[in-house]
Amino acid sequence: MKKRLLGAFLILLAAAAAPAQDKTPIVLWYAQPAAKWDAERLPIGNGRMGAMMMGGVTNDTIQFNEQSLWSGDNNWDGAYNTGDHGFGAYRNFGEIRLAFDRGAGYTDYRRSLDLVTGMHNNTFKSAGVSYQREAFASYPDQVMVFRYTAGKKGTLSGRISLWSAQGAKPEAVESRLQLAATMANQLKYAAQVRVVNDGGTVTAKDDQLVFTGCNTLTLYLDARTNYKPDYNAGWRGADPLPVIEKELSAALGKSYAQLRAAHIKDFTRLAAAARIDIGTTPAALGSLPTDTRRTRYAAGGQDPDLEETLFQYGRYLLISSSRPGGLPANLQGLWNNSNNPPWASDYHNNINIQMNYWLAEPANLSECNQPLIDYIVAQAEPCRIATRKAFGQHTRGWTARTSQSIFGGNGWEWNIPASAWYAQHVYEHWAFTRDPEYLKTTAYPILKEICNYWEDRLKKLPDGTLVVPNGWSPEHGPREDGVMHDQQLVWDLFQNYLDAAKALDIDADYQQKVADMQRQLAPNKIGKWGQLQEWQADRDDPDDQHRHTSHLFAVYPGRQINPTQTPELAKAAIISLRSRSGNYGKNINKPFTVESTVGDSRRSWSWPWRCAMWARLGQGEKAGMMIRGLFTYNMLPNLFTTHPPFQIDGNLGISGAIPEMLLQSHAGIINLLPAIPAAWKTSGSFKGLKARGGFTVDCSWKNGKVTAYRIASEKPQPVKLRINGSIKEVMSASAKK
Ligand code: FUC
Repeated sequence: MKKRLLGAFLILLAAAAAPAQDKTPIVLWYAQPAAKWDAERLPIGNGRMGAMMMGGVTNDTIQFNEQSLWSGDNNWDGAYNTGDHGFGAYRNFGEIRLAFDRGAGYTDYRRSLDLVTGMHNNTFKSAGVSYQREAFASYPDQVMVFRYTAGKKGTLSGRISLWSAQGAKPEAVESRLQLAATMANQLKYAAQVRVVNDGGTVTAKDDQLVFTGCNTLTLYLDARTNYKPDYNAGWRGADPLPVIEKELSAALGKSYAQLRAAHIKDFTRLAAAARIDIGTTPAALGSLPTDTRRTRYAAGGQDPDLEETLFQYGRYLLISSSRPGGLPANLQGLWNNSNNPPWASDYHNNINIQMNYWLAEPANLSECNQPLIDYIVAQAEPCRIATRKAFGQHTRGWTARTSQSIFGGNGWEWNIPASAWYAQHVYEHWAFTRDPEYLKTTAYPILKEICNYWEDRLKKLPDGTLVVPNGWSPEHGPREDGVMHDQQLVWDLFQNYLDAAKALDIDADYQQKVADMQRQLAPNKIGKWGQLQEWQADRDDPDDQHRHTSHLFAVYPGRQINPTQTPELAKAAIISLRSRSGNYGKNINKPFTVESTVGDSRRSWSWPWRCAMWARLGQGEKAGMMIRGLFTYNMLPNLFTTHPPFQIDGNLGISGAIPEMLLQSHAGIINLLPAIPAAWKTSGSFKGLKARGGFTVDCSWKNGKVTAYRIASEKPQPVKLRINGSIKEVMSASAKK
């Protein structure tokens, strides 16, 4: 996507003008209706509600969700029962079903998703008439809107029904469809569709709406529950139906054009805030449908615009599934058509929920990070209680089991460093934004409380070092002391605490205490084949291709190991990472390729994690291979990533990993182009990526060398910069608000 981004940036920082947002469309498109829900439908969402669009010609089904429609209660015993009670599960809300009176034949078919405007479009011809459809999920107006337009007057006839996946009986009144009921866990839910027609008639018949001879039909959907993210309120708040009535009436008080414009403005503000350009796809390839392009790319072809699209898709999906005031993106983001989804479509905290948010700060979607932080705050109290029940009445602080629900539920194994990992996200929001009020009132108290937990829990060995007792390298090792994943997470927590306390200039004594504990933590170890050890004992198997790379947390997303400050450990991390990708042990003399990563290492989320790690280790070529691996082995035609099954972590994760190839800021210096593969080097640019310290960075390059850049912050300030192999100090430009 060359021409648009090669701006006239000047190397001279302060003089460079703020570049305008790039609103050029980035589109996924397909030449046939979607058959499979997970693999072919296209998602829209406003953070709270989502829909999977099918684009059916005769029968069109809009499957929809609301993020708080969960079964279950708080399961203090930790049992992972995903039925009506106990831990519960995220559930399917239902479907709007449209049956059109027309034949099944069609020509000129296209359905598409614009990742910049958040609009779903669908066009085709049937019996000589052109049909157009538009759909969007509005955050400003809190409704989803679906518009069906016929090119010839009076040609829309058929029936609309509403279906509840929870068994509620829908009713049709005038031009509305409605359902309302209560789940077994006493969660109330409701949905309403209002239909507005231009031309023809819409009438209620039994539990359906019959439309006859219409030119245009517009459906407005709102769905809600009475969930409230508050343990003390029993997780229940206002009745959903009156809120729905109010929101739909307000939306219908505006014109369709107004609603559409407000949505596009809101969505585009976020979507266009960051762009990357890493090459240009030939026009003939670029004009093909997205599924064909993915297949060609997976067969070894080059398609830089498709890689850029994948980056933007992760941003699109976070904007669509994680908005202020709501819950965070779960294992499937927001989109789920089952009452028994894999792993309850819950919040898994040993990689998945964290990976969902890796992109939020560096890819310039800081406000989409808010739901994760609010979730951590809301779940802390039930986690405190669960932690005390399990670890003793006088335990300070809290942690969580591996699976979490929206009702304070904790399922499956204790993941003892879970809260330390959450604390990293709480800290990073400050590190990127430098919002002092947030640091003081939200981040610091959380960091300190989790430090208290570890202060009480760490175990002193006879040699004076401190270890995390009874840990578990996620889903891999046995339970034992000093598992490196745990050691690294606690180191990270302590470092984040210390940086936060220093910035606030408070708690000097406690800072000393935490610094002492950090120094005493049993350190990382290099084992007998040069690997970074996963456990205290040197027993790693060089042919082990387990999907988790938990002992490399310190490389990414941690910051304890990097090639400049800890070169020996970084070398060991490279060996461990090669080994996990089938390129050590018996394959040590074979080349590292996309194909060499095999078996359990081919997962939705394993590629993005490794992509980010290779980037942190300065190995752009291998980072690029991880993108190709994700496209090749773990991606569906709609570009959803699949574990299998479909899991959103790979989509959101890769959009957090790609910025690490272009810009790093974790080691006290802004590093431009730290790890780009040869294929990206010829020329390219990025704009709107974020660096820690409150910086927005734009950059362009030729032949792998930076030719221009702009680093902006609210107020000009000195920045340490690594650029084209040298280090310098420059002043940032003042960002125009
Ligand atoms: C973690 C991973 C699995 C899967 C599950 C949802 O437990 O180990 O691979 O992604 O989460």
